[in-house]
Amino acid sequence: TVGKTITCKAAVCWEPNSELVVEEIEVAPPKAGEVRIKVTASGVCHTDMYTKDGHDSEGMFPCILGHEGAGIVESVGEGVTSVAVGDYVIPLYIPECRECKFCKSGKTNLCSVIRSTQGKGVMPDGTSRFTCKGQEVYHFMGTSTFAEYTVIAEISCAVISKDAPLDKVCLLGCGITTGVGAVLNTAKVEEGDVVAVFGLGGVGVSVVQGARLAGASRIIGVDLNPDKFAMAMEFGATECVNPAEFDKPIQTVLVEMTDGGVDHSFEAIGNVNTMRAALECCHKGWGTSTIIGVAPAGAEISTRPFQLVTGRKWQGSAFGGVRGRSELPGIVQRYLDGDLKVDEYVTHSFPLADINVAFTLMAEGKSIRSVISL
Ligand code: NAD
Ligand code: AHE
Ligand code: ZN
Repeated sequence: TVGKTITCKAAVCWEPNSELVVEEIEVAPPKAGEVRIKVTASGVCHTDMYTKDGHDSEGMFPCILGHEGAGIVESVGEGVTSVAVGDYVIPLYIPECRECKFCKSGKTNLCSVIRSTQGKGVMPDGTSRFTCKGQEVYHFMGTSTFAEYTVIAEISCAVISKDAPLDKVCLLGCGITTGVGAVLNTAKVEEGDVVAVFGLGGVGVSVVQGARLAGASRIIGVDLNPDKFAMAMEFGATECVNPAEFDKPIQTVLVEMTDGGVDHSFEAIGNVNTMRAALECCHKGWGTSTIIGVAPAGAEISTRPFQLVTGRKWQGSAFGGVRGRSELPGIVQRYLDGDLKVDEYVTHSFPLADINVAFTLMAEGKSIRSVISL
């Protein structure tokens, strides 16, 4: 059965540094190995804003942003067996093919099989399923959830419980899973560890939540915006510091506060200066810093190599090291069982028509997560 093209609404980003425009678009049916989804909700992550603002070296325009969504399968392409019409799914910007070198290694969640076309804004066959006003529109991160209907690869679908409220669990498609997973999977924080978290947005407070789940003894939040401290404390931070209130570097402050440095630090900002501070606040001999933030195109990190020679470790984490198809359903269940906070992140909700307000609130530091309903 050959599906029909669907005409629907989507927020199109026509060029970098412009507001999104809600347009009527055409969404072609899914080809072999693809799935078309009725997106019902999508969070707005800092990475969407970063790409909109022209900082992503892989940014392609015009495109449909959005990578923190949830929806219901509308139709499937030829050969699709692991998802069916009506399934509840969370689109994955890191797919899980279970067959590539990366998947088979058991060492990483960074599935590689469709990564190159995904980075070019197209489906694995090299073409887009979206058009608007007769023009081809690019996909984003293999998800494009700021559209009422999107087409994604079958291997990019995490099938989740139909008990899950999609307007909440969409946030497990990026921010929450990323922060919690960075702590539990990548850094493997242990009970009693002292943790510092740079940046207390949606990802940073998720690091805080992960550190609390891991049993950290101290969780020190770091942010220039003190309005973020109350939420961080609710998620489990034991103290918060504002670098602007000190006349010495924040790494020095943290080393003094913690008898020589933290066991684990996390950077959830995307700024190479705070990445350096996060490394340098780690304890000599064993402290480990995990980079989560995404830095602008061309940016580079630096520190004195002596920092590493003397036993600090520097590493990074994408989507919290989570293998989406295998692990996300269980994370959704953990939320449904009351073991993981999700509802608390939703500070604002908007219809698609008001999506630019969500970006403004994020830029002004006034939201943790806005959820767009479609
Ligand atoms: P956000 O905008 O909600 O939060 C960022 C926080 O950083 C804000 O509270 C802001 O006040 C604070 N901040 C900014 N500059 C600062 C500075 N110099 N010092 C201290 N605090 C500062 O963003 P988010 O959605 O939480 O995302 C955070 C970062 O994580 C972004 O770079 C995003 O692109 C990245 N990210 C990475 C992954 C991944 O898989 N690696 C996943 C999601 C997001
Ligand atoms: N396209 C950027 C890199 C962007 C990036 O690092 N993305 C993260 C997810 S951010 C989600 O909010 C990621 O998963 N990276 C692994 C990957 O394969 O993209 C650039 O620098 O070109
Ligand atoms: Zn994200």
